[in-house]
Amino acid sequence: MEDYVEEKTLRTPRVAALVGPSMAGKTSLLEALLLASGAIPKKGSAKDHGTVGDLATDAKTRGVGSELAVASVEVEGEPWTFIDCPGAAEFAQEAMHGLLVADVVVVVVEPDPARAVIVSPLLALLDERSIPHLVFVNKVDVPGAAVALRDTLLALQKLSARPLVLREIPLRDGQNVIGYVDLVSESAYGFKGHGEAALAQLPESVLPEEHEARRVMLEHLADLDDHLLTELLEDVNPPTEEVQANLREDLKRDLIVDVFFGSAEQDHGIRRLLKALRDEAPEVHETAARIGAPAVDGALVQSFKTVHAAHVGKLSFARVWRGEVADGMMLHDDRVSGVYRLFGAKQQKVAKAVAGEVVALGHLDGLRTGQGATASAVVELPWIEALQPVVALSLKATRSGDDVKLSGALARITEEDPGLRAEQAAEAHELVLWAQGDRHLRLALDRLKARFGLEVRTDAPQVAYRETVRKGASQHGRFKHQSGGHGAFGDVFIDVVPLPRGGGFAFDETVAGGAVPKQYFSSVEKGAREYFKQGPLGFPVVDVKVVLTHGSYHTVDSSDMAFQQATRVALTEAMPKCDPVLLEPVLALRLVAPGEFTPRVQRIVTGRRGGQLLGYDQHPTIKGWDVVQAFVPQAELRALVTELRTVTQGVGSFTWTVDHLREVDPKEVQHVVTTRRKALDDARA
Ligand SMILES: Nc1nc2c(ncn2[C@@H]2O[C@H](COP(=O)(O)OP(=O)(O)OP(=O)(O)O)[C@@H](O)[C@H]2O)c(=O)[nH]1
Ligand SMILES: [Mg+2]
Repeated sequence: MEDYVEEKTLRTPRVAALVGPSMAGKTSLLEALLLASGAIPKKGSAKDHGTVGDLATDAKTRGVGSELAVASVEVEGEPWTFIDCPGAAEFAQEAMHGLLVADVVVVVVEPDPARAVIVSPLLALLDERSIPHLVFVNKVDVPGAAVALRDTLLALQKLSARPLVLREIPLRDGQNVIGYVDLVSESAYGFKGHGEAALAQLPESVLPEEHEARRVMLEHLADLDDHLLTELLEDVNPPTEEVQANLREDLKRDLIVDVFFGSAEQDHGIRRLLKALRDEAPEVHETAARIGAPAVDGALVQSFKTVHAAHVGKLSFARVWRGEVADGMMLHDDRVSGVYRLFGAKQQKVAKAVAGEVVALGHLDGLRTGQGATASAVVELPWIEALQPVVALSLKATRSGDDVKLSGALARITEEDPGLRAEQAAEAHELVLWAQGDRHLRLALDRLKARFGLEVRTDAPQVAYRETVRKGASQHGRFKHQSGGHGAFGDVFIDVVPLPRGGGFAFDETVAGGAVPKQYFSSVEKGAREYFKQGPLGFPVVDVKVVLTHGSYHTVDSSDMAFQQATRVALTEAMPKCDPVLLEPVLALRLVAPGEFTPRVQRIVTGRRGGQLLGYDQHPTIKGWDVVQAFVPQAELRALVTELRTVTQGVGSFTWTVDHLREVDPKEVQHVVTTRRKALDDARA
């Protein structure tokens, strides 16, 4: 990297996403950044959610950030957009969307080594995608922060695939942090009230530590650059421009993770962070190249959030990757109807936006969150799969007649929030809303009420029970009916045969000598399939075979319908004799959480009816985390995620698949069957 003298070109608009655990102080940091850049005259209260970030979302009613907040500002004449991402696990989907469109990600953490491990999934994602990121250790105003800061960095280094490169060291007063020494400029600054840090004398006593820290920083850079390495070997102190160029290049390629610290609340270290962002964050064309955005002639935008606003209609929050987007132009099939610059809850209409900017675009009805668009086409760009929802409620509009409105409203809120999913469960005729946690569900219900005036009744969604038989039986069934002109006649002998689990339904016949004409075999099969939709316990019957062995017919009166009916008669008689049993779906769970919580995670499984541990192992990509594999009956899923979050400091999560059907414990059967009978009776009434 010898050509390190950078060309001074006009900066393109850049985007920094603030991400990290809930309560780390991302929204507070945004507020501090806005204050430092002069975008706001004074700060709103983080505690009362009066900040720009929280006022843009419904965080103020929820206590934690639940949505992305976007603020575009000028920092020393350079256009910047900050995206404040929610930290709670339930809202991780939104947070990921924010970082996917950023040039640089600021990982905000607290000076608490015990909590470092909770950012491991985030670090893994950033490295997997090679997204340039740095760490900002916030809250160093708390007493004892100096020690906690050091230990936090040691803990973080164990989790990061990339080397953490300390960019400043703390000036201490005892255990407290009172300023910093910048390792590039080698200048010391003392924190002063809420104002700008003041240049201070670098204390003699700190010099050895400073030299050592700077040496480590330079060695990290030299590992990635031969020119710098040669200089270090020859004891040449590299010029500041060269160090800067290396820092910039290594950040851009996600080869190092720079570390800064400060206090969002006290406005400490904020200007240093801003300067690093300005000096080192990649430009939009570099990020566009990183994500593989195609080269196009005109505009290329990518939507990362969709909202349906009260008066404006659909708004797509989008990053302009290439070209310019102007109000009124076509993006694929949609005319851009309104271009808005965003500042928290405020939207300012503008005529156009250039490459690098983040704006809200009106009425792009054909554009989904995550998709890109050019003047002529919708373009698929790198995005991230929706997280699998883990809790569900069945919903019913309280007012009759609101059902259609409810489906429409659900379509909207699920479009806005890809962490939600609504589905019409065909079997139970219920509308089911899936979410990432209880708080997330409540938020969705609040939205239905506040925005659509919909009151809903909620219930536990129905479990897809099945039934089968333990033993077989042979049965004769006859259907005979004489009404007026020509009658109906069907007559069958059938065997019911249990099949192994997973065998589904099978039909066979061993009819000899044409006792039942061939054309009625399918009638018997159809009749059996129809009957098995609801067996003697009230649920669909599976893992059973029906064999037609014999029967008789009538040349005039026999019909498809009559043989179906005869089969039903036979099965209605036969099934209770076959020792029917209830089956319940069992889910295979993959629970992930920091390793220290694994015993508690296992207890959540073993503490549930039918819970079965299959094993656990280190997580393949998330350092310090484990994966616990388990079977849990679907009926026991209900509070699982809440319990999991409770025992994992809010960060545990799981994915699931329906794995197999298992016989329900006889103690439970009565309850399930009675509930089902009542539901069926109610439905008939
Ligand atoms: N002591 C101290 N407290 C801080 C600092 N920054 C934020 N806080 C406090 O930490 C709490 C959480 O701050 P937020 O900024 O809302 O945290 P967040 O990261 O946005 O949280 P989520 O949006 O839920 O992910 C608030 O009570 C803040 O007052 C800081 O620098 N020092
Ligand atoms: Mg927040």
